[in-house]
Parts: sequence; C-alpha cells; structure tokens
Amino acid sequence: MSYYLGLDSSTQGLKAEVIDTAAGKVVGSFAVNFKNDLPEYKSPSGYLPNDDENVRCADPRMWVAAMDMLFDRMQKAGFPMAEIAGISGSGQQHGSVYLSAPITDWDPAKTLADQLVPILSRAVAPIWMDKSTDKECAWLTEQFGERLRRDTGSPAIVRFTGPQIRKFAVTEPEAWAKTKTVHLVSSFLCSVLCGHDCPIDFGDGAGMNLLNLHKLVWDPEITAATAPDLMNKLPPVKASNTVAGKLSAYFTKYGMTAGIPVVVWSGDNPCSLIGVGGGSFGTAVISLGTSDTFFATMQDFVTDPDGCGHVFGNPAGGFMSLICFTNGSFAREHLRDELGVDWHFFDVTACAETSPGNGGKLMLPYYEAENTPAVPAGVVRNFDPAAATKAEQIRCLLESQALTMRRHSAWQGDGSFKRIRVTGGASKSETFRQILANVFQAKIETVSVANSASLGAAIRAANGIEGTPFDDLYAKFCASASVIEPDASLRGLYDGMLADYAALEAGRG
Ligand code: XUL
Repeated sequence: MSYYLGLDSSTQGLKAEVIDTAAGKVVGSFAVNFKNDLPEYKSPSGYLPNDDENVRCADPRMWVAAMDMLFDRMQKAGFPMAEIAGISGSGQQHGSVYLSAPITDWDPAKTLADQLVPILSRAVAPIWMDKSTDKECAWLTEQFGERLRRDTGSPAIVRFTGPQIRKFAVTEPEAWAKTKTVHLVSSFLCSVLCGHDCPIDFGDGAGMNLLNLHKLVWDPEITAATAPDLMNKLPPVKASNTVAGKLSAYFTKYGMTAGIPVVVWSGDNPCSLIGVGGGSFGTAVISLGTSDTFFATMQDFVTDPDGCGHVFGNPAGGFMSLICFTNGSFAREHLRDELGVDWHFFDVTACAETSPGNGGKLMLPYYEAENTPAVPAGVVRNFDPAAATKAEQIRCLLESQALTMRRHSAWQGDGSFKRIRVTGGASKSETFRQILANVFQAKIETVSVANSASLGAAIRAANGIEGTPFDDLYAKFCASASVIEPDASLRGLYDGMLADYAALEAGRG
C-alpha cells in the first residue's frame, strides 16, 4: 500500500490530500468548510464572535467535528479508505487547546465532539488571529529581553502560544490549575487520530516563544516564567518525522485501518514549505497573496536582529524562516485602483513600457500598517508620482516589493537563495517573476500545487513512514511548472537600489 493522507486544519476548514507514492500522483482531495458545512458552530470565518476585536478564539469541537465529517465524506464518495497506509497533518500555527485529562481512546458509538467536551479545561482555543496579549508580551520582554528572540527564534509575539498561555493562566487561574495538557492545534489533532496525547514537532513548537531552538527543548526559564507548572503541561517536543502513534480503532467506522502509523503533525507554514518542494537548503518560497510571505530553508539557526522574521523548524531538518509583508496584493490592488488600469496593463504593459531600475524610483508601499518593518500606514516615495507615468509607478511598486523582500530576508545571508519558488495569485505575473529573479539574482520557479499544506503533510507522512527521501517526493509531487533565470547584467543595478531602498526606509524612521 502506498497511499498517504495529509490533513490540513486551517482557519477556514479541514482539507485532505491523498497521494499515491508508487504512482506519483494525488489520488484524492476532500474538504470540509466551517462556514458552509458546520454552521452550528457559528464561526463562518473560523473563529467565534467576540465584542473585543482583538480576541479571536475558535471552538475546538468544530475542529474534531470536521474530522468526523471529512472521513464520512471520503467514505461516502467511495474513496478506498482501507488503502491509506499512513497519515500526517498540518495545523494553523500558534492556536492552543487546553485539556483537563489525557486523551484516551474514543468510543465509536459517539461523535468526537461529544467526547471532547468533558476533557476541555477551556471551552475555547485562541488562534493565530488573536491580538489580545500585548500585556503578556510586554511582561515576557521585560523578563527576557533579546534572549526571547535569540533562543526561541522570535521576540514576544501577540499571536504566539506562550503569551496566549500566560494570559489564560493569569486571568483564569482556576481553569489553568485544572489544565493537564496544552496542545497546539497540530498536536491536538494528531492526538485525536491516535487516541492518546502526542508530541509537538519542532516545526510548530517553534511558534510558541517557548522552545529553545539551540537545544531543541522547552526552555526551562521561559516556560517557568510564562505560567505556573507549564513544563509539566506541555507535550514532549520531537523531530517532525517522528511516528507519534497508531490510528485509533475509532476510525474503522470510516473504513480506515486501525493501527496505521501517524506521523506527528506540524504547522501549516512548515508543511507548505514541504508541499511546494522547498525543503532543501538554498531554496526560498515566496507566496504572493494579500500579504506576501517569504519563507526559506536555513541550515543554521540564526534570527532576524530586527525581530520581524520568525524561525520555525523545517520538517525536512534544520530550520526555516517566515517573514510576512502585510502590503502584498493589498498594495498592488490599491495602486491599480488608484491608477484606474486593468490587470493586463499592470502585469504586462507597465513593465514593457519601462526598464529595469526605472530611473531609481522607489517607494515604501505601506498602504496599510506594515509588519516588516513594523511601521504604521503611510506611503513614501523618492519621486513625485504626479511627474511619473502610470507604468513607471507600477514598476516602482513591484521593484520596491522585491527589494523589501530581499532586504528583510538578508539576515539569513544575502544572496544565499539560488532558487525561489513562487506561489499565490500574483505569481501568475511573468513580469513580477522576472523582477524577483533579477532583484534576488535567483532562479524563479512556479509550482502548480493547489493545497500546499495538506500535500506537504501527505509528503511528510510518506517520508516518515516509508523513508522515501524528500527530494524523490518533491520530484513526483512538486515539479516546477516554469522557470525564469535572472539577468546577471542587472546584479549591480539592483545591489545599488537595495542600498537606496535601505536609505529611504531609514529616512522614514
Ligand atoms: C504564521 C501564522 C499564520 C498561521 C495561519 O506565523 O500566524 O500563517 O499559521 O494558519
């Protein structure tokens, strides 16, 4: 048997991707959407309504109800469930589930959601969209300063699990005292599959402000300061290829085989790195969405001195970075509307009418408050837009976006990425891909992977269980659809513009 199931529990729903490693193809894709399929949980966007817009919590019963529904759907669709030889998964990062008792095996006569209720010490699970822990972040920063970033890979971050745990422990001490285990979304759902508590992997564990990435253990001082007795409430932390357990007999009601291996789950970003075939050293991935996200493999553990980028474990070994640029397609759409042009003009004509470097025009495209660097909204240009053509303004935005990505990923070693895989809506623009190739002086590859997190989870299952090397699996499932080479003659031009961009950014501060 060579079918491996990858699950992805995201903010919006639960997805499944099944791969056949012998045939080298995806043999099944299934999904449950919280809004459409589980309206009874009143979480159309994946979280419960709250008067405080900084609070974003989900109902963990919804996540397990989605699991029952998804497997039922797969079985009813006639999918050969018994062929599945192993499973792994991907979870939205940072979210936490609080349990008052160990997970024990499930009764197939009842639903998972009903059986979860008695063991929840907290009815809700804060998710990555929660921004309500400013106070806790300030406190942890006061205690540990730069050490937090240097040792856990990130400064104190509001959505990260450590500050979230602290908020719960401080505001609800009785419920905290009753809590026996704090799981991440990933380790929680892995535990649900196995019918017992499972470890957290290095990939997702690194998004907690608790894991010492030099030693790959929970940091004793930071953990102790975060919440009383936290060390005893955290699951063990393990490498991402660890087999966590065997599938519980509960799932035989969906035609699955009890006892098949389950590989520890990881976070959605670590799984996506694998799913787009980006897990080998020297590769970066740029996902061009509403926000642009840059993530890359790292051989050694280094951190961003500016504190904007994060470091997680790379499921293929070593580390990965994650840097989020808030003004991605948000800025591109804004400028396109402002100029009143269509996407063809934006993506094709504008760059054909202008030339690389664009006479040195640069902008800080902060149409909304930016994450990287952390600054409030406010667009800054080194030229007068009224005196520039529409085409020049568009090239300026695209070149500036490529330059800010290069500048703020340089802490991993400027020029160390020889291959960048691009995904997301704006990756369709060949012009933007050529600009990225020239600015980074790297080969830009597109990949036609629809569900990178669930595919990455399936690939991780195959690697962890069959032992098939990641590179072989990438060749089968994540081949590049197109390649653009950099124009080496433009290296000097963009090196110079990078320095000018840094100066413009410094001038703003
Ligand atoms: C990463 C992050 C998000 C979530 C989304 O730090 O917060 O990408 O993982 O699911």
